[in-house]
Amino acid sequence: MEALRQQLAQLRTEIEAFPVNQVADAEAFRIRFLGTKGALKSVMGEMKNVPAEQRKEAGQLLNEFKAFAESVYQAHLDRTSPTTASVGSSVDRSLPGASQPIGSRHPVTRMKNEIVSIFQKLGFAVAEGPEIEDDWHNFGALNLPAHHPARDMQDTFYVQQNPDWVLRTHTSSVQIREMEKGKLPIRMLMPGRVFRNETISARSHCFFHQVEGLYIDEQVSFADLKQTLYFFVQEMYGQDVKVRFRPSYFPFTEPSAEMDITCFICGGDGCPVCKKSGWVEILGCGMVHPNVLRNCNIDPEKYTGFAFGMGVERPAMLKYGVSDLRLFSENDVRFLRQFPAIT
Ligand code: 2NL
Repeated sequence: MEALRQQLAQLRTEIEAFPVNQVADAEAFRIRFLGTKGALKSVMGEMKNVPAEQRKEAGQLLNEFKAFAESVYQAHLDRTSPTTASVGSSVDRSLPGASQPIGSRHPVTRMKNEIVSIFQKLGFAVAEGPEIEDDWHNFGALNLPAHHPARDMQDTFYVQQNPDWVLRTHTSSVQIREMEKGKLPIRMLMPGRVFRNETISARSHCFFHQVEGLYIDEQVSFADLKQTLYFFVQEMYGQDVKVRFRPSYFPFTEPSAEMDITCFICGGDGCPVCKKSGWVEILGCGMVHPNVLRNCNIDPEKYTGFAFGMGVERPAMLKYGVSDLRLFSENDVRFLRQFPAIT
């Protein structure tokens, strides 16, 4: 019994002195003291030399010692395992961090933002609305009568679940919603995605982007329209650009016009972009039709307004040298990466 006590005391000293600095040392500790051929097993082998009347006491002693050795082993394991190890021992802080790739702004968004920011200088606010519209907001309120060709299935995507729903064919529907709110004056810009049932090619797509504008107040005139749009193109294409207005027709404006600017590619000398004419068409516009105002409970005797609409993709193609409209929606990273990263 005394021999057993001495053996255990010696083993305790050994256990306490055993160096454990990493998880492999903890395993060596387990093998040395707790393993099937370990020190504790051989001490237990001594039991047979203990007189029978002392066996119970010896057994208790050995059990207590085993619990002690196991708790030391567990503490070593906790301290050295990679999952619970202190940060200093498992993380190399001198390594460079994982890089976060920086994305780039989509060219359509860049062009849209550029257009919007020019009109914001003139006090235009931005409004957005739903891409699925009802017939009234997309057509009816805009003075497009029931059998107008623009409503044709061939031009418009109808939503199967509800014959009254369409994918909006212009963002004018957002302007109708703004006018219906009844808060005047209105000076707003409606950028957004619109849909037309067209065959997809390099030059046309079934969805694209538009920016429309609307200004309604007392005594808004066609002169205001011209000067506003003239300011826009000078900011966008430079102070030397010239403009011309050609009479046109839209059901929602009267009178209506299309605006051309001197070709910003050749400066008016003639090139493929302006088809040798020296002029490029950039937007449609006009004075808001009295019927449209009436449809939105605005008194056309008191209020007048102008509106305009322009595409975003075409100026983006010309500015960034993109030859195929489809590139804008394919989201091929080799295309998108050519535009500068967001800083
Ligand atoms: C174009 C022509 C245009 C409008 C859009 C508009 C909206 C309301 C009332 C009256 Cl709510 N007009 N929008 C007016 C004239 C032309 O767009 O070529 N867009 C790409």
